[in-house]
Amino acid sequence: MRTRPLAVTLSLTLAVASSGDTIVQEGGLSGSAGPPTEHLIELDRFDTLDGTRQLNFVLLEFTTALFAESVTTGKGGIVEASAALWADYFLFDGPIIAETDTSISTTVDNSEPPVATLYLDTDEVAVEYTSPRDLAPWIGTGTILLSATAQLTVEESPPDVIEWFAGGEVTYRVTYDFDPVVPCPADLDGSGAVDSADLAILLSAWKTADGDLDGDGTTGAEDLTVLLAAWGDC
Ligand SMILES: [Ca+2]
Ligand SMILES: [Ca+2]
Repeated sequence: MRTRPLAVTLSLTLAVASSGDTIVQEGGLSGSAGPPTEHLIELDRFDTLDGTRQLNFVLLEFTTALFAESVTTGKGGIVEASAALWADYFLFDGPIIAETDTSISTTVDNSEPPVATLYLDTDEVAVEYTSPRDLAPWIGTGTILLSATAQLTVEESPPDVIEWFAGGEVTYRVTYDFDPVVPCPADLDGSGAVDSADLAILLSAWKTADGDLDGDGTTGAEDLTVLLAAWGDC
């Protein structure tokens, strides 16, 4: 009896689609036998720097699959083949946000036909962020660190009658949901309302550009008028 481990490494492809206030980023990782590795999925849809949209939630969906096949080169005996896949998902430098773990096994009578094929295709995970502001930096870009290890193990009796190969695939889909933001330039602290806090900011910025609301490059009485006219909730 002998055990042969096999790891699968994955490489990255990416596609992005946009529709209305929902942006979908899709991609896949696939590869053949090799050492376990880590990959980065970059979230590039946090483009709210213009202040026109508010990110409501982010939905991350992953599907992992493993294909493994062993072929005997001799006859006689029994072949036990099992395959397992582990994948961890990290966002930025944070803790694990999702894990997948699945396995399958089969027994082959090494007489006729001496082939074993395994498919892992049901390992799915979804993570929904309802407070996307926690995904700091939520304005800008971020990455998901994907660590995926696929392991094929073959036990053969008698030994030295096996040839094998394997491949793996992880597909992912990131959905960003936005709402338009009503412009509120007098809300200098971004609190969602124009109030005494914004007034204090404006007064402390007097004769500088920091409290300029009318675009003349400095802060003065005109800007105070604009602020007072916008007093209240945005
Ligand atoms: Ca405010
Ligand atoms: Ca001004």
